[in-house]
Amino acid sequence: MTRLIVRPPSPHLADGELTHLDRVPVDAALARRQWEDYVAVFRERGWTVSEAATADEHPDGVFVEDGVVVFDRLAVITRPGAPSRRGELDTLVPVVTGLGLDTAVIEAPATLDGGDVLTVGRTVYVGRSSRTNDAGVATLRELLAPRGWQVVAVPVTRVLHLKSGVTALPDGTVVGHPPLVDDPTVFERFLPVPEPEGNAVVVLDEDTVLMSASAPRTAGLFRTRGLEVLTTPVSELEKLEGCVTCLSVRLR
Ligand code: CIR
Repeated sequence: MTRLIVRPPSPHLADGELTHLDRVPVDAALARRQWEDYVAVFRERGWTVSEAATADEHPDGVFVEDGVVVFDRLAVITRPGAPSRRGELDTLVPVVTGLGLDTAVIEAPATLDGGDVLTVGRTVYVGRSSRTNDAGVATLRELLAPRGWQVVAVPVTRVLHLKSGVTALPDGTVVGHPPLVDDPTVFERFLPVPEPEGNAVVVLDEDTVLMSASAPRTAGLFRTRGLEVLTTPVSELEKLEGCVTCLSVRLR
């Protein structure tokens, strides 16, 4: 099973939360086209797409990854650190329950954003960021340890989420742009990449990754490692501190 959960961008995307970047004009129509192109990459490779209902009153609603994290058959419904984003779950949770997954819920005072969760093998790195608190990490550990996952907390101060700084290649090598990574030594294998947008990869299969068109030198680096690298433009979503990972929840 390869399934993608997504939601179209709100016309009010430009009003979304910003933490580390300055607000700049956003072309909402271009954002919509970039989102469509992004989803098309998955469709063309045979992924089934589940779309959450539009929630135009939530400017950040397109970043569905923050609302739910899936481990095997368990979907953890998060409690986003930004109060403005909690209402997004009303239209996201029904998609998850409709797929027949088991669910668990992060409850107050815990907070957790899906963008802070990076899974490598059976290790789950969780960013301790401005969005995810200690109680969020602890709840995730309580849920996952009995299921055979090891949860490792990672400091995140230089970017919004853990995965705004690092992601992982299919072989488990963690990749990141060093100025954006608090402590690369926590990862077993770390590969520095030359561009800030190069840190975000979505694994499509064992040989293929998808990444932003904004990082051509990093794409070249990954190709020299034998990977097939697909790129797609996500400039308008990057202006809101988004990237290729946060636009979808992937179920495999
Ligand atoms: C926010 O600040 O919550 C949104 N503007 C961006 C969320 C990006 N999500 C992610 O990287 N997982």
